[in-house]
Amino acid sequence: MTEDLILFGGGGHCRSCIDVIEEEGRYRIAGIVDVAEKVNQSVLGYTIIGTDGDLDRLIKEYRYFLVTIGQIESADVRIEKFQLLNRLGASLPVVISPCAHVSRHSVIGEGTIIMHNVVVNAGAKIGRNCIINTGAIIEHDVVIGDHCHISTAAVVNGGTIIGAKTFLGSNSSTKQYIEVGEGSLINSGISVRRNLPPGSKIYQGK
Ligand code: JB2
Repeated sequence: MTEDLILFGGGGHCRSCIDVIEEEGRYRIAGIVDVAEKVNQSVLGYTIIGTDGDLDRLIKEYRYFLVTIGQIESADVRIEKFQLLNRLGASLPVVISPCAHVSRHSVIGEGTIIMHNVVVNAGAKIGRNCIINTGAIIEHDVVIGDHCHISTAAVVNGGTIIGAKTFLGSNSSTKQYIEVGEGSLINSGISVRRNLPPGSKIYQGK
């Protein structure tokens, strides 16, 4: 059965999410919620039907919602929207691209999207409201906290623990069995080879 789904945020990340949702085929995108100036605009053929202020009405009509605003510098906006939807009793589905391999021995939290060409290996645990972006590899027994963005082609090697609200940039990698503290920001292309305390910010050359 196809269920109606409302998307929260109609920008660049939303466009990637739409492709995954369409290919998965479990949800019919019933509309997008964005800012007032964009109401009635179309994103890949789906209409922006309202703003966050319309949520009280939309929640009576629809059950499934997904946060489709991206996250780079900070997870705050995604967390705020996720918590708002949770408070109102919305269901936040797990969305998985049919072009991803997700081990049957892994666990994925609500509101998390697994994009095209991702591998999630056995024993991995991924939290809620995460973006596991195109081509990322989440190896065996990795633990990823809530509200993380593992960006395109990032590699999280076996047994690594990634704290909540962390951003791992494109093509970055982590050595096996290390810990990256909560709220860290790892820039693209960085190879992380040691434990990092919470709030670490690692840019190129550091
Ligand atoms: O409070 C809000 C709000 N604030 C901004 N509520 C809702 N419902 N929507 C909001 N928005 C909308 O989110 C903006 O009007 C805009 O349509 C969208 C953000 O789009 P943008 O393209 O600026 O960023 P993004 O987060 O979708 O994508 C970025 O991050 C991704 C991870 C881009 O850098 C992408 O390239 C990247 N892949």
